[in-house]
Amino acid sequence: MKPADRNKALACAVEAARRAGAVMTRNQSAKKTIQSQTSHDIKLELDVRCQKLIEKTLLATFPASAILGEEGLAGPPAADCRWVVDPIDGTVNFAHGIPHACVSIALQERVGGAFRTVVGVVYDPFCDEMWTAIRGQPARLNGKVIRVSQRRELKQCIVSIGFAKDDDSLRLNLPVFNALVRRVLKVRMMGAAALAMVYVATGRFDAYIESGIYLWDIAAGGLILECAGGEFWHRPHPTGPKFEMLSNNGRVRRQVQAIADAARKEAGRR
Ligand code: LIP
Repeated sequence: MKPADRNKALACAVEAARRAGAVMTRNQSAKKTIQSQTSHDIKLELDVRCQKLIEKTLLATFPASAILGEEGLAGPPAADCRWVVDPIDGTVNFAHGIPHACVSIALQERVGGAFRTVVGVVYDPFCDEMWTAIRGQPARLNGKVIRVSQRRELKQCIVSIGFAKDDDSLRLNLPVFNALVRRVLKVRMMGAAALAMVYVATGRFDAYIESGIYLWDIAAGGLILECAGGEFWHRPHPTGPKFEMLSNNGRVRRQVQAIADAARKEAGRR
């Protein structure tokens, strides 16, 4: 895709995020229709409605592209470009009226047999904060260039952790939480992966660790983090189309990973 097209793609993704964000703020304190609920997750009718609105906006300008979204697929599977969409990241927060949720939209290009993220947008409509990035350019928050923190000492670091949706992730991550909370300044668990990643990109957090997370939760945040000088460390999860991830400022991963690995080993859970 030519650079000009990437700028057009960014503008289109920003427009789509703003439209979905407006639906979220309009419904922030409204009673929400729950479509399904499991022990650690909720699916809202608004998740689907927001994804449809985002799809309509993106495909109007890029009709030949495909959509890979948390609420389903759209467009030609063989397309050279696909949008990776989480219409409402932090759905459980949003369902309870907690204003910590966002829209996450990434554009990926097919490179050989794989896909590579080239445009990323994460929008928090409650704080009106719009994170954007185009591969090879600096990441921005509301237009201003952002950088990760310089912190190296864990005792000065805030590390965010997520427990995902299933008991397997809980089993894997509880020992990590237990060990980290004693070794870092603070541990935060905020419930929205994409926001945690752009908080690392902005220097608010120094690292974010989660196992059992999906591509739509992390694709846009991953590019924004890399364009802010951070490290988007991730690998396929042992079970299913998910990832293990340790987003960080590029200075603390080995320390955090060593603590996580030791905690899981000690708990005999790896
Ligand atoms: C959520 C992630 C969060 C994770 C939750 C869930 P959703 O995504 O943002 O980090 O802990 O289990 O996956 O479902 O709100 O888009």
